[in-house]
Amino acid sequence: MLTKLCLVSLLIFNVLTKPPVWCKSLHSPETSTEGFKDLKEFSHEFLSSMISRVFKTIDLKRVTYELKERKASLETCFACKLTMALLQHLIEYGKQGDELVHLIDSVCLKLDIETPEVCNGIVRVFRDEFLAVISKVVVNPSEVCGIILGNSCAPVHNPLHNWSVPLPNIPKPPVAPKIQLKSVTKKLRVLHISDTHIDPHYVDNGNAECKKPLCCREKANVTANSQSGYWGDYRNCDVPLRTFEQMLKHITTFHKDIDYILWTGDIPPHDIWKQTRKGQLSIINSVSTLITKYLGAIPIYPCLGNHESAPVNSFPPPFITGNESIEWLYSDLKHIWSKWLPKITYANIKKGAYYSVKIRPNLKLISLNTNYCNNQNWWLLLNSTDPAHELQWLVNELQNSELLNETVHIIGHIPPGTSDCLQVWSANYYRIINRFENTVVAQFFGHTHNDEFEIFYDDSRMPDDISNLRATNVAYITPSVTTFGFMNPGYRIYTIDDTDGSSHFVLDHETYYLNLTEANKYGRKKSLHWKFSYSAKKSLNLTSLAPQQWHKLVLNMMHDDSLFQKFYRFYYNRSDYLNRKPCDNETCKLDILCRLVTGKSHHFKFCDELLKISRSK
Ligand SMILES: *[C@@H]1O[C@H](CO)[C@@H](O)[C@H](O)[C@H]1NC(C)=O
Ligand SMILES: *[C@@H]1O[C@H](CO)[C@@H](O)[C@H](O)[C@H]1NC(C)=O
Ligand SMILES: *[C@@H]1O[C@H](CO)[C@@H](O)[C@H](O)[C@H]1NC(C)=O
Ligand SMILES: *[C@@H]1O[C@H](CO)[C@@H](O)[C@H](O)[C@H]1NC(C)=O
Ligand SMILES: *[C@@H]1O[C@H](CO)[C@@H](O)[C@H](O)[C@H]1NC(C)=O
Ligand SMILES: *[C@@H]1O[C@H](CO)[C@@H](O)[C@H](O)[C@H]1NC(C)=O
Ligand SMILES: *[C@@H]1O[C@H](CO)[C@@H](O)[C@H](O)[C@H]1NC(C)=O
Ligand SMILES: *[C@@H]1O[C@H](CO)[C@@H](O)[C@H](O)[C@H]1NC(C)=O
Ligand SMILES: *[C@H]1O[C@H](CO)[C@@H](O)[C@H](O)[C@H]1NC(C)=O
Ligand SMILES: [Zn+2]
Ligand SMILES: [Zn+2]
Repeated sequence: MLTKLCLVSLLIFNVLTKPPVWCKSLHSPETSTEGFKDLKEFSHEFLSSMISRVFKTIDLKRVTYELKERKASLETCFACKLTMALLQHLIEYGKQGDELVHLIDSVCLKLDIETPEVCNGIVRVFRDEFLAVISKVVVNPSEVCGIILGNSCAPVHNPLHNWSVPLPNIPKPPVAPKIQLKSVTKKLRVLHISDTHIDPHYVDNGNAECKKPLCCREKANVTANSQSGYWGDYRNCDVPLRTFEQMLKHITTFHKDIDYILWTGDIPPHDIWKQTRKGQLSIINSVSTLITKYLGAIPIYPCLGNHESAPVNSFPPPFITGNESIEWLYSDLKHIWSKWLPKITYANIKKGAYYSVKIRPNLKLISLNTNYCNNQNWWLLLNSTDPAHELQWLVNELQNSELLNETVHIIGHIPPGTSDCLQVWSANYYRIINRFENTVVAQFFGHTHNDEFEIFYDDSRMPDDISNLRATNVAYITPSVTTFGFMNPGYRIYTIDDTDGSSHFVLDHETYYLNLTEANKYGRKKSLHWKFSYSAKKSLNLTSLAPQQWHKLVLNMMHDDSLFQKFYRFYYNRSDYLNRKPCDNETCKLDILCRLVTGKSHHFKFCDELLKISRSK
C-alpha cells in the first residue's frame, strides 16, 4: 500500500523540485513510474484517501491561517504546488469534469476542511468556474503558485503574467510639495463606508461558534457562551441589517455636513458556499436602496468589492464572453450606480466596472475595479495582462489630469500592497502612482476590515538611513461596518482641502465606532450609540497627513511602544477582542508595521529595513 502511495506521489511530485523525504527511502529502480500512466485504474476511494494522506503531512491549519494573514511561507507555497501538480496529473491521466469535482469534495470531507454542507456547497458554487479555468489554463502548476503567492514561491516567466503598462513619453514634472501652502478657507467633509457585509439571515441568540465560515444564522447547538448578540458578534458573523440601518440614521442625524460619500464595496455576507447570482444582485440592490433612503440627497461614489460576484472573487475579464462572462453583474451595476453617476461613465462600467468623474472644478475621482488584481480571481490565471485595459486607462486619465493641472483621488476595494493583489498588477500600479505622484493626492481602500494604511515610496534609490526614505503617497484603509474579523463596526469622515486652486489634500480624518459589547448589553431596549473614536492628526501626533508624516509615524512606533499600542487599538477598531489578543511581542508588532510600509505586494524591501532596526535595538 505504501509503495503504491509513494508511486502516485512521485507522479505528483515530479513537477516539483524535491520529492518527499519519506518517499525517497522507498524509491528503488524496480518501482519505476511506468505502468501507472492511467490513473483511471485507481478507484475514487483509493485516490481520495491517498490525496488526503499526502495532505495530512502538511499543517493545513497553519496554511489556512497564513493564507488569511497573507504570510505565504514555504509550507503554504508547497501546499499550493502540491495541489496544482496533483490537479494537472489527474487531468492528464484522464480524470475530468464531475469525477474531479467529486474527488475534491471527498478530500474536503476527509480532511475535515469544512463541514459536509459547506464542502458540498463550495464544490457546487465553484464547479463551473473551476472547470472552465482549468480546461483553458496554459501556465504550468508551479507558475500558477508564483502568480497567486508571488515570485518568491516560484518565478513566473510566462509573458501573459509578466507585463508592463507603458507610460507616456511626457517627462515626470518636478515633485510638488505635499502639504497645503495657502491657508485653508474651504473644506470638504467626505464620508467613507466600506465592507458592510450585511447578513439578512442574522439571528440573535443564534450560534456564534458554528463550524462554518459564517455563523450567527441558526440556533442549533447554541450554548450560553456561544449566543450571538442582538446587534452583532465579534466571532465569525456579519452584521444584521438593523445595525447598518442604525448607523445610517446616526449619520443623517449627527453629520449634516457631508459633501459626498465613498462606498468601497463588499456588500454581501460571507456565506460564500451558498451564493447565487440572483441572491447577490438582490442584496446589492436592497443595501443600495437603504443607503439611498437615508443618504440619497448626497452624491455617492461606489466601487466594486470582491464579494459582489457569485462565486466570490469571480470576475472574468472581457475576453470571457457569453454566459460565463460578468455581464450579469456589470449591467445591473450600471443600473444601480447610474443614480449617482453621469452618463459618460456607463461605457466603462459595462466594460470593466471602473470610471472617472469630475467632482469639483479641480478634482477628479477615479474608481478602480481591483478585482482585476485579486489573486483569488481564478480567471486571471488565463491571462492577467492588464484586464479590461484598466491600468492603461488609468495612465491616460492621470496624464490628462496632469496636463490640465487637475488633482485626482482614487478609490478601490483591495489595497494594492496586500498580498491579495497580484504582484504584477501591484508593481505596475506602484510605478504609475509614483510617476503621477503630483496628480494623485489621495487613495482610499477597504477589504482588510482593519484601520490601517499603506505607504508608497520613491524606490528609485535606497538611502543609507531609512528615515531619509521619501514617501510619495499613502493609501488609506477605512475599517469595516461588519464585525467580521473581530472589529467594532466603524465608519470614517475625511476632511479635505477645497480652497480654490488647492491640491485637495487630506487634512485629517475622524473615525467613529460602535461599542458592540455595550450595545449588546442593552440589546433592543436601547438605541445605538455611535461614538467618536479618534482623529488622526491629534491622536497619532501628526503635523499633517502628508505621506512623509505617515512614514515618520511608523518609525516612531518602532521606538515608542505606547504609541504603537494606541495604533493597534484603532487597528481593531477598539474591539474588546483585543483583551484576548494583545500585540505585545516584537514579531506581532513587526507584522503590523510591515503592512504599513508595503504599498507594493510581495515587496519586502522596506519591511526588511524595519527588521534591521528591530534587530539593532
Ligand atoms: C519579465 O519580463 C522582463 C522584461 O521583459 C524580464 O526582464 C524579466 O526577466 C521577466 N521575468 C521573469 C521572471 O521571467
Ligand atoms: C449539533 O451537534 C451535534 C453533536 O455534536 C452534531 O452532530 C450536529 O451536526 C450539530 N448541529 C449543527 C446544526 O451544527
Ligand atoms: C448561466 O450560468 C448561470 C450560473 O452559472 C446558470 O445559473 C444559468 O443557468 C446559465 N444560463 C444558461 C442559459 O446557460
Ligand atoms: C491577454 O490580455 C491582453 C489584454 O487584454 C491582450 O491584449 C492579449 O492579447 C491577451 N493575450 C492572449 C494570448 O490572449
Ligand atoms: C498648468 O500649470 C502650469 C504651471 O503652473 C502652467 O504652465 C499651465 O499653463 C497650466 N495648464 C493649464 C491647462 O492650466
Ligand atoms: C465597550 O463597552 C464595554 C462594556 O461597557 C467596556 O468594558 C469597554 O471598555 C468599552 N470599550 C471602549 C473602547 O470604550
Ligand atoms: C509629538 O511630536 C512632536 C514632534 O513632532 C514631539 O516633540 C512630541 O513629544 C510628540 N508628542 C507626543 C505626545 O508624543
Ligand atoms: C506574539 O503575539 C501574537 C499575538 O498575540 C501571538 O499570536 C504570538 O504567538 C506571539 N509570539 C510569540 C513568539 O510570543
Ligand atoms: C472603530 O471603533 C473605534 C472605537 O474607538 C472607533 O473609535 C474608531 O474610530 C473606529 N475605528 C477604529 C480603528 O478605532
Ligand atoms: Zn470585506
Ligand atoms: Zn473584500
